[in-house]
Amino acid sequence: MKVTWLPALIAIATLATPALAQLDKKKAAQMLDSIERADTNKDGKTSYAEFKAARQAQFNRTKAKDGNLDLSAMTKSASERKQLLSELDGNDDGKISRAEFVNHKPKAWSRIDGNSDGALSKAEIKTIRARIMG
Ligand SMILES: [Ca+2]
Ligand SMILES: [Ca+2]
Repeated sequence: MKVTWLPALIAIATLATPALAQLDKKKAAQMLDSIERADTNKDGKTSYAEFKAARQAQFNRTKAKDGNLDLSAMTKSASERKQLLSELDGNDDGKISRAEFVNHKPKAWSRIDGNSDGALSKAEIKTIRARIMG
């Protein structure tokens, strides 16, 4: 199965940087889609708990035989793998474990969360989407 979700994670992480103009819009949009889809109780917003549950499921689908995230299956780009590691590899062992993947909160989360209630509403996602798509 082709995983397009994780590169999108990289894109969203870069939302916090001034390089917004260089952002891969398609990947960022995919990430926002995946956040919206993670609203499993359909209350119109994705809580961090819902997001973590979605990541748990994602990890289960993509992990390598050694129990860590299969980075080579995620992206062919060495620079993207490097970005992923710098974003997610908390203990710097060159691997992304289940705990590191599931418990990591994207840097952009608080940026998207306009009213700081800890959840990302459809409206908040829409605002960010508009900013990205410019
Ligand atoms: Ca929800
Ligand atoms: Ca919010």
